[in-house]
Parts: sequence; C-alpha cells; structure tokens
Amino acid sequence: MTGEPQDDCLFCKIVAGQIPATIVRETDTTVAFRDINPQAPTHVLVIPKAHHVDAAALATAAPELAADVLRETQVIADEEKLDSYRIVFNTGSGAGQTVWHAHAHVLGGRGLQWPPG
Ligand code: DGP
Repeated sequence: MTGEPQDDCLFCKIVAGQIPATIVRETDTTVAFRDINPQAPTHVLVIPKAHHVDAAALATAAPELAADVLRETQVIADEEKLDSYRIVFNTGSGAGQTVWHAHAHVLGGRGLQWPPG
C-alpha cells in the first residue's frame, strides 16, 4: 500500500537503517544520501521516508510530501554550494528508473548537457 514501508524496497531499508548509506541530511519526512554510483561530483538522492513507487505516485498521493522532497533538494544544492545543478526524477523504466521508491537525484559539480540521454 502506498506510504507503507515495503519489505522488498531498498530505499525503505535505507530509511530503516537496515542498509548502510552515506546520509547527508534527514528531516522528519525525508532522507538525503549519496548515490552509490555517482554520475557527477555531487550526486545526492533525496527520498521521502514513506514508500511511494515513483514521483507520479508521490505527487498524487502526498503532494505536501513531494514538496518536502523538492525543498530538500534545494537545501542540498545550497549545502553542496552548487550554483548550477539538475534535479531529476526518473519515472518509469523507459526513463531509467531502477529503484521503485520515489527519489530525486541532485546532480552538480560539473557541466551538464542538454538534452539528457
Ligand atoms: P534510478 O535509476 O533513477 O532509479 O536511480 C536509482 C539510483 O539509486 C541509482 O543512481 C543508483 C542508486 N542506488 C542503487 N542502490 C543503491 C544503494 O544501495 N545505495 C545508494 N546509496 N544508492 C543506490
């Protein structure tokens, strides 16, 4: 059920502290941690603690929580001193989503091409 922790979800396990991660920030509703396979000098994932499969489900079921995630991306960008950066929500396998718990990528610290691949 959306919002409830899922036993088979990697990011729910990070939220629960069952899998280690380099956590850079935590709030009542969100966790931010460094991506295990960074694509830029700064590559941080911001996730809601509650389980929602992707950004669309999150925005639909819990728009205030989606706003929390977005707000945290800006805090991360400030803390990492990024003046240019990209926020990415891969949504669906065709867009490269591989973990089925909504997450925002915060990417910066290098030049970023447009359009992305
Ligand atoms: P996406 O492809 O948009 O679903 O992004 C998933 C990201 O999650 C991907 O960039 C790699 C990252 N990732 C996968 N497993 C782990 C993990 O165990 N720890 C951390 N820190 N990141 C992970």
